[in-house]
Amino acid sequence: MSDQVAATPHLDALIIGAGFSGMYQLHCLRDRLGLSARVLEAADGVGGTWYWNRYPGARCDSESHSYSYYFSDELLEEWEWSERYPGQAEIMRYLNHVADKFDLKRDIQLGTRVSAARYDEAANLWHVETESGAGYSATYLITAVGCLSSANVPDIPGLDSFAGQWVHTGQWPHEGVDFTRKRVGQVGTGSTGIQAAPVIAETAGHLTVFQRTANYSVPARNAPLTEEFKRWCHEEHDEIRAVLQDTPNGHPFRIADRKVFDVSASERQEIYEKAWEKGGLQFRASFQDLLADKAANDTAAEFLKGKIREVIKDPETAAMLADIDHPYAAKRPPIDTGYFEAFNRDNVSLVDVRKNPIERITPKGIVTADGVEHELDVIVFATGFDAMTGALLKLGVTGRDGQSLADAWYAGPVTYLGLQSAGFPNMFTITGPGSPSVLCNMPVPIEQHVEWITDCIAHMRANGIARIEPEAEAADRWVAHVNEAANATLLPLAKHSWYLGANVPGKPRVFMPYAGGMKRYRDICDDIAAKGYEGFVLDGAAGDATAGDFAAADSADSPGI
Ligand code: NA7
Repeated sequence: MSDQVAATPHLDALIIGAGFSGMYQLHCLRDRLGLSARVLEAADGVGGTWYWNRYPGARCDSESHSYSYYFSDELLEEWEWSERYPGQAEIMRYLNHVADKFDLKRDIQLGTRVSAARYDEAANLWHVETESGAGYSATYLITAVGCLSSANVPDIPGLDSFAGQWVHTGQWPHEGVDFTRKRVGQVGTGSTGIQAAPVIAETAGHLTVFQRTANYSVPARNAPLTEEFKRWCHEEHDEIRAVLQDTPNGHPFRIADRKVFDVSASERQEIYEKAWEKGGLQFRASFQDLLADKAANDTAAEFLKGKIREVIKDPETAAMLADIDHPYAAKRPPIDTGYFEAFNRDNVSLVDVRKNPIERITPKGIVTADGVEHELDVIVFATGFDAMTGALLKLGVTGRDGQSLADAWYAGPVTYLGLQSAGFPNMFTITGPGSPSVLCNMPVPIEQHVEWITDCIAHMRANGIARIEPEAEAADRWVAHVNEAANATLLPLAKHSWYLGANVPGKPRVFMPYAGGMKRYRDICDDIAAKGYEGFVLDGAAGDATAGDFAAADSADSPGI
């Protein structure tokens, strides 16, 4: 940390990241609590993950009327989405509209990447330094860096020697990539790869998809919104908000009450067919036990594998695409527009890199273990992210007694409610590991976290409380509860899931998001605040060390899936 810090501006709150979460946090702290607050953002614009993910076909899988802030009726009334799912460009227009409407940009410093954040115990302040050497101090540090913002480019030998162009979907060039008549290799078949492949195939000379883990996908059935639906959204936003806040995943649909084996095989087939026709993430809401009972899940898995075999004309390709090794929705379930159909095109082929791994990259292309050199002009890495912890650890955070966040989390992230870590006073994280975050329609947990943090800071200021952090025991109990919640579902059965950190070599295998459901989580957070921030240490005074019988705070929710 340079000497510059001492002479630099002091703020009540410093927020890192200007996506959905950082923007709303700024609004709450500055405009509701009247604090001095500033956002530092690495990108040259607001938008967070949507600023970077400009790849072909980039679109949100949440339905647009739910992928919105719900804190402002005025905003809900004036904004109109055009399609069932919002595309990247439309989301960027929306977030810029919000930033302008609430006059946020004057306190958002763009092009500013944080390189270090150090807690100074004597002064009870956070000192933050940026890559350009500028420094700030702040009483509260709020990390709003997103769960999926640290791109995972696989360490494949020879990548530097590649003579063509390579890109990662999460760092897509603003000027775009011209695939016309080019030989394109796409590595990765997660939600991103499944969106990108059919669009790339439209202009590429040839597209080779390198698949490590075959994936389920349900058609999105995207379409322009009708005037009637738009009117309904305006008229019923209170009702929509109530549903979003009442469902385990913050989506605008309810999970059916029925169980898979409560109905006959033919009824089940009909239910799946209807859900397939309707399209989207709602498919997993067809039955309440799809993520709890393996035999129940198998019925959905078989239905979806059957659809793949039906669509794909070449039996060998169909077999590779339907050879799925995990229960349906145990990994984040993609939705698509013409993904499987793309493999029926003459200019698209599939390589199974589970059986035949990528060995190296040469100037000409990708060499697989069978010795074949796949000649390419462009490589697209749709290989995901160092999710949930990657971007946080890159901030270079050091807490009390010089302990780094990386050391504190060496065996996996340890948080209380996903919001705070012991030893890092007054540092709050929005959608951190241990929160429901990525298992939900993101704006819902984001609004909840931001409002909880805002209320907590308001409580501190009203009561003269200078610092807050969790008791180590409360955080340990929360981690145990997060594991318990995951183990009550089929989610841990997906061994190659980024929920577990399994996609990044060397990363501790810990189930990171809270699978107990958003509604249950909200109730737990409210209960803890109502009990005087039970499980937190306020100004050095520990609360009730026995706090945190989280299972007892259970509601009638089904697991958050
Ligand atoms: P994901 O879901 O992590 O998918 C990444 C894909 O890339 C997945 O198929 C991976 O296979 C594959 N991958 C990763 N590394 C390699 C290497 N080294 N070789 C071959 N294949 C590899 O990321 P997305 O960007 O698609 O989606 C992330 C989230 O963004 C999504 O869930 C939504 O919430 C939005 P694997 O499955 O690890 O075997």
